[in-house]
Amino acid sequence: MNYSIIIPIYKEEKNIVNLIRRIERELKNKIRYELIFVDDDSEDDSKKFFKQNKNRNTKFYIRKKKPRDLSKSVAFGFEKSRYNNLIVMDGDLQHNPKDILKLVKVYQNTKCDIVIGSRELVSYKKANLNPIRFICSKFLNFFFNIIFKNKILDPMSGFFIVKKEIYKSVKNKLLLLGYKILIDIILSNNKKIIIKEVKINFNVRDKGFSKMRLKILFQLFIFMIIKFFKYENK
Ligand SMILES: Nc1nc2c(ncn2[C@@H]2O[C@H](COP(=O)(O)OP(=O)(O)OP(=O)(O)O)[C@@H](O)[C@H]2O)c(=O)[nH]1
Ligand SMILES: [Mg+2]
Repeated sequence: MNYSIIIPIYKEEKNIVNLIRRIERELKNKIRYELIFVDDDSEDDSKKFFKQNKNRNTKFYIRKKKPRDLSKSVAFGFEKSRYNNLIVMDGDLQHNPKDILKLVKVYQNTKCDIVIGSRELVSYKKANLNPIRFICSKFLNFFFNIIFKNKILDPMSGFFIVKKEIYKSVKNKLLLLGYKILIDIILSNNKKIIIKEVKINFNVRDKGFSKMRLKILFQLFIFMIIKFFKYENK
């Protein structure tokens, strides 16, 4: 199986070199993959780096459309992908490149449609989140599972594999708003799909800065309510 790894980035100039190096180290000679970075026109030195490091396997796209948006950037990357299996991960090294193979193993062995890299949301320390983010994540997970009658440990994860076929079948129904394209895909789908979860390490951000704001969490809440009404009326 071949994989397109989509990495949305915004002002991540301090992390990309390391991320590419570490992914290469983990995946070389193990799976065939391409890297697709989708940058939302960052006002830093990322572009300079892209010019020097572009190659057949590592592509950089600059999305000029405003306003910037994480989900739209991921969908943009999906559209550019060459392979039938899509991996999405963050560009700030909070997702450990070592875990890619963990997800791939489950994806290949169980022939499921989606594998989610799930953070252990047991305590805020274990999850490497600050207490407020931890409580918000727990609340959103709870809310998601109650209203959509699901049992997903970490539907808010930004680290997952999805079959391109699934994306294609729902792409016209996606809201593509804000941070969580994974729940957008899951909720836009009306066939039965198999979802597996794998525990992952979630590191604290070392370089660069977070783009997560309370506004985004609120947007996510509204997003779920919109999806709920669409879902109920399906
Ligand atoms: N293309 C694009 N990428 C984004 C945007 N916002 C965030 N990102 C990227 O998406 C990934 C996750 O964003 P973060 O800001 O790290 O969000 P987070 O991991 O939930 O928050 P922290 O734990 O505080 O880092 C990173 O690779 C960001 O660079 C955006 O508007 N457009
Ligand atoms: Mg982050």
